[in-house]
Amino acid sequence: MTGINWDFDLNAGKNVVWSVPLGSQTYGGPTVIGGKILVGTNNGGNYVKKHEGDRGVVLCFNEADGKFLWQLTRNKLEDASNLDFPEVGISSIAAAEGNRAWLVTNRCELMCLDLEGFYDQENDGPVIDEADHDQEDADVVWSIDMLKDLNVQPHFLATSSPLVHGDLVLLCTSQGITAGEEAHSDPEAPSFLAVDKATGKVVWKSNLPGKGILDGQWSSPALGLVNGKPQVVFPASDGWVYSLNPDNGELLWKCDLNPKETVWEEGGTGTRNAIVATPVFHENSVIIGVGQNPDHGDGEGHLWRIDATKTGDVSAEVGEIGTAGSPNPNSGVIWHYGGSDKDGSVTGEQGESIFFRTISTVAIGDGLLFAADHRGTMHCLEFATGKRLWIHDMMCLIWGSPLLVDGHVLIGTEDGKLLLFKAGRTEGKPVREYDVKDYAAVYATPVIANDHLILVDRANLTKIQLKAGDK
Ligand SMILES: [Ca+2]
Ligand SMILES: [Ca+2]
Ligand SMILES: [Ca+2]
Repeated sequence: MTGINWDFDLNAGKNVVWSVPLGSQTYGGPTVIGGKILVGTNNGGNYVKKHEGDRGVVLCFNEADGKFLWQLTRNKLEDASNLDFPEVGISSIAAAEGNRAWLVTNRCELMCLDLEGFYDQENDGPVIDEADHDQEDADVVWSIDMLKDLNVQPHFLATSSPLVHGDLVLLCTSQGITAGEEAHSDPEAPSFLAVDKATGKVVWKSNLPGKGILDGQWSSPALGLVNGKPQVVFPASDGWVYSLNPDNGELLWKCDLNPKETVWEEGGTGTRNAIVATPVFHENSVIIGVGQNPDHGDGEGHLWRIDATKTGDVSAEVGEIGTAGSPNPNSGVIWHYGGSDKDGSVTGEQGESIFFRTISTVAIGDGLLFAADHRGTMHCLEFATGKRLWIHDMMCLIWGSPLLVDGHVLIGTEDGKLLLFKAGRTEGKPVREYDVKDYAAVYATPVIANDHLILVDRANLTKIQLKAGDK
């Protein structure tokens, strides 16, 4: 989209087409499809009166006017503090195609929903015995209980956002270490899954990384074409990314995103990290950084650009984890950005940290790459080389990801702002700053759809006009 008019005001309502409440905690972004918008949230919006109390919820609205259409409602799991954290709702971002949507619920179910709900006067199945089947309810087409059927143990919350590839739905299962009860994690339970999108039948599954899981598993896969062939890259809780053939699960390559000398410690004090971010494919390479549960606080992080055309272990180093590694002759690492600035050439100070843990996805365009670390620094790098061009301290935690559009980068902050940067090699400061209504935290990434900005903050869904004369 080009020719954007960035002049909007979320408090005065200037160029706001509509804004509707969500639940009280909303982490997942919106899915815009076929004139509808889906958002995962909690039950704080009180749209369906028969459901009171803490629930996982997906709300479906009409894109044109924000009218509420239907709601998926899921009870909390019994062991909520470990498996289904109180009040966090559903944070999976739905994949959608035609009149179907696929998402992961707070109960670690992979569900296929009918976007028409019960408005088509039809209960689509095989699932036709849903307890909630009024017009205001979601029409479940099929459902897999990954917890019961596949023995998956989510840690705090099942979160993965699925993607669609041909006839398959691909996702991370959220298999993790259960808080305080590590023995309950079954190393044979799958971390990666491919399911027939029409029937819900499991086509292949992978238990990589098995016993290597360090913590929760909260990331999502990405699909890309590498020299014309599809690959799906799964970020895993052991801090490695695994690229698989999406059609059969065959391992193509894997890469350790932590230097070998790093060490994992529970609670976030260690130097080895898991992965929370979603990878990005660009020019036959994959770009992703490491991170941890945001509650673990700060720590040095690493961002990598990996050649996706190689096979086998393409990590920068080989050797035992926890000891100094040696260079890997099969390394696929095009560049690495992060860790400590040993000679001061990146930051100007010897020993300074270059990059911190991130849970954000990078944005790439016009030869530039934008990455936000969780502590709140925006990094602009040269995509080809990984060279730092500029950084800006946003002075606030960042959960979402930068949106690159029309020569600008937009990002939401935890203290309830949207910051707009110019996507240039030399611009290091926001050119505009927007206050979100009630300074509600922005955990999700803003989305452009049909020439409008669709913004999800902690408690609201807002449609913003970006072109003069449009409504
Ligand atoms: Ca239906
Ligand atoms: Ca139907
Ligand atoms: Ca149904």
